[in-house]
Amino acid sequence: MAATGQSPEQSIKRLAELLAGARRPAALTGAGISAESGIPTFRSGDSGFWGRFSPQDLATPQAFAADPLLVWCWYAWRRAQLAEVQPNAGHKALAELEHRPAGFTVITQNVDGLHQAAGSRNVIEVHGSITAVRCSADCTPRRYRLHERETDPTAATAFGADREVAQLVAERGDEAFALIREGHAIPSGVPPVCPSCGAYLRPDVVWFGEELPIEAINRSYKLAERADVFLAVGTSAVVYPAAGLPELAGAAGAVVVEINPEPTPLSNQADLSIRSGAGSALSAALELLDRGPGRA
Ligand code: BJW
Ligand code: ZN
Repeated sequence: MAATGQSPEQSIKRLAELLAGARRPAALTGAGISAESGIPTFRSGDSGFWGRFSPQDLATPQAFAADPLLVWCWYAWRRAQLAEVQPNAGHKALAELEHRPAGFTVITQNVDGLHQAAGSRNVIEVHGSITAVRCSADCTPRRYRLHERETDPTAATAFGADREVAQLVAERGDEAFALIREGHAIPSGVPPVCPSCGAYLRPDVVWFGEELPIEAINRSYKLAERADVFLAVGTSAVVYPAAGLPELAGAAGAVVVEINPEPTPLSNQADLSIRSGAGSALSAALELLDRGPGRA
């Protein structure tokens, strides 16, 4: 049950105490942790991605089959947005926790790579990575990393196209997607094709109705079952199976802490709900942790 009646200061002090005593801490993160870096979340009314665009049109295998160009361009635009942003205090605090004796693992639903950019090494990406692409016909397990553009000709094509799409969206706004859908303003070589079989390449992310990478989700289940303190940071906790991880951790004995300015379906089950942005809550808890026992 969620702790009630605690001030934000008391909640953060309690989080610092929990982290100080934790032996197997872990976190599930969602789009909210990257919001303070300037990346829109999915479900925040009109400003979230799903307030502006339909997930059925952009984040399902059926959408890619129906309009690969549109879906490719949407991801190209998001990759270009990402090139402009930096990890924030929340990502940095979780990366810092990895250096404590108990270590720390981040299970992230985010595809943006900002945990790794902040220095986290133990990161499990359960919904894939936006900078990786793969054959949409699954002819090979090979993944192409777009940042390898200098050495990989496929990635170089994709990178050039990303810039063209980003420029188009910067100039025409959401109207750019209408133009693309109608067959106008299509950057050349988009979507790029698989060098082995000629099918389109697709982003290596998990769309609705697709299985999560088996190794990543199995490792996440194990971590949740073994955790003694489990944080759920910046997630609406509605997309399964990832949303089931905090519940699993709690059922297996972990203290579950939610950090989110808004209530979610997890709030009633969490032991502690901190109604605050991830950056301020995590950095304040880390500061208390660094002061040591009794001085928090
Ligand atoms: C802040 C903040 C600040 C703001 N600080 N916080 C059980 C019941 C019902 C349905 C299902 C079920 N099990 C499975 C399903 C179906 C479906 C699903 O869950 N649907 C529900 C939506 C109803 N799940 C799937 O389809 C999954 N696959 C699957 O189950 O496969 C089974 C299968 C088996 C065998 C064969 C085949 C299949 C796949 C789900 C894939 C989700 N993909 C996306 C897109 C990824 C690529 C991309 O980025 O484009 O993943 S959708 C989107 O949602 C993205 C996210 O990772 C995911 C979760 O969103 P997240 O991170 O929680 O973000 P938001 O925006 O929802 O929330 C942000 C939160 O931050 C808010 O609460 C804010 O308040 C908060 N916040 N500022 C802290 N500063
Ligand atoms: Zn192929």
